[in-house]
Amino acid sequence: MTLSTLVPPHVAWQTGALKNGPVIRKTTDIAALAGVFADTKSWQRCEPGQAVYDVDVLQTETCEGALFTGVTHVHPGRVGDEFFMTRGHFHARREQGEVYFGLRGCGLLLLQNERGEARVEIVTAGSVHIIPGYTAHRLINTGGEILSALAVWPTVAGHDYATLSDGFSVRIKTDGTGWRAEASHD
Ligand code: PAN
Ligand code: ZN
Repeated sequence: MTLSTLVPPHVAWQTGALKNGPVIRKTTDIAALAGVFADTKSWQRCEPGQAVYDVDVLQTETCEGALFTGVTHVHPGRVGDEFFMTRGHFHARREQGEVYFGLRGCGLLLLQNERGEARVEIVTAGSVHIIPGYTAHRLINTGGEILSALAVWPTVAGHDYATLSDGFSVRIKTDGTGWRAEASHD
């Protein structure tokens, strides 16, 4: 009998570094996040090429039932009082969920349903976040170190950024030492 033995992809739990697999990296910089942060004047003063977050995704075949695995690294930083964060999205196929696992750093996962009701979960190394369908999600780095989280989601889920182009109903800002939530007035 011949049994093939494959070396699977590998994630370094301390850093989120992916290896042994074809990985595609997408970096989102400040310039790409026009309209995402509340304080436009502070956003204009930022270095346009400043990376806000990197997403590494294992290349995977895409079909019904297949799953993507990716790691998001949100850099520490702020635009005005507001912490660096991902753009955030609903899945294009709304019923599709996702799981995030905190790897390093500290931050928040902002979740919002289709009625605009928001909640947050605290992200730390080892935290597990089950994102149900019909729930928009955004990762926010409230700490001084890089925030990394592993995610697994259906390849058919797709990303809908347009629905929340006016922003989430809540913004997360510094209170000097930690964070505070503020209702958006977009
Ligand atoms: C993640 C996100 C990643 C970047 O892989 O796509 O954190 O966030 P934005 O897509 O909102 O820019 C995920 O949730 N995939 O479904
Ligand atoms: Zn998602």
